[in-house]
Amino acid sequence: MAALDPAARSGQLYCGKQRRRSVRITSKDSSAPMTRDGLKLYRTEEGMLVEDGNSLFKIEAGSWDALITRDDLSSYLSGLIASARPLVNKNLPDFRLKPPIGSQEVWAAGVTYFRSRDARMEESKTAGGGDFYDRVYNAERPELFFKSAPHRVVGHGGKVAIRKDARWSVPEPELAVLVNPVGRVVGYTIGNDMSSRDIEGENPLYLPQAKVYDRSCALGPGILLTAGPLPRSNEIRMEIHRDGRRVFEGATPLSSMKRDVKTLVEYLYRDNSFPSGCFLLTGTGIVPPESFTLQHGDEVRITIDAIGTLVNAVG
Ligand code: DO4
Ligand code: MG
Repeated sequence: MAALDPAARSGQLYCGKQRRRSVRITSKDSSAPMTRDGLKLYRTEEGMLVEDGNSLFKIEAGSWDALITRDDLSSYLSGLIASARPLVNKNLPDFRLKPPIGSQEVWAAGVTYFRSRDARMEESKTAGGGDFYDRVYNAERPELFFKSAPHRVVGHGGKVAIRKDARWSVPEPELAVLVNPVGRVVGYTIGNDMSSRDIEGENPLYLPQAKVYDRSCALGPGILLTAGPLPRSNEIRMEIHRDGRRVFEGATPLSSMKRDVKTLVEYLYRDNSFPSGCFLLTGTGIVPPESFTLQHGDEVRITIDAIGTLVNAVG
């Protein structure tokens, strides 16, 4: 099967190289440690790592939760690496990455792209549910749903799962944001909101079963720490490989997202507290055609400019 998402920009091939963001110094106060914009934070079996351009640092910073809930996360890490030596002869692939999550909940926004609205209306039309997706796409209040507890999340290189009772399963490549306890977006990562389309299409009330099951969520590879929003021209790209062949590719710019991240976070934090912060997946704009379903052994590769590539086998 070599299907291209008609709503996505075609002809876009992943070339194996990630574009690097240049590192910007954001503090002008000479007495304060310089905050370096664009640091990447990784959680690995061997400890925590910070990537600053081409330099990689191993840091000692207590627990993951304590670290990522700091309101001064970026400047704190800038201070740590300012007095540290970069690792010599060690690169990221030498480490075993873990999902960049501690005790945070993972939430997700839905129908934030026209492509998702369209696909959902189609899959649920016989159940009479199509209209709901159009209404939520146009409504002021976004669709927000609980996606995952930390133990159901896999990281880069982990295996995502297909529900045993599903016949039609797809990955959903999404920009994921790390939000701290006071509701500030402190970082960006890549999320895969694995979904059972036949189950959610049968009845919209089955959505939690279509979305929440063991290994139904992938996050990673690390967290990009940057002060402002990502450029809207940045793309999300997905490729699915089967038996060594690419069977799907699609891409969408972040500018196709109908809602802005700040508003999604504002709704999520209304009357909800997140003492350890949370991750929020911001919805998919890439949906494979109806003829496509994932199979065991497939490999899903999701790239977002400036963040990296998240690779997961299905199994
Ligand atoms: O409403 C169903 C889920 C939508 C979703 O997950 C998405 O648009 O990404
Ligand atoms: Mg989704």
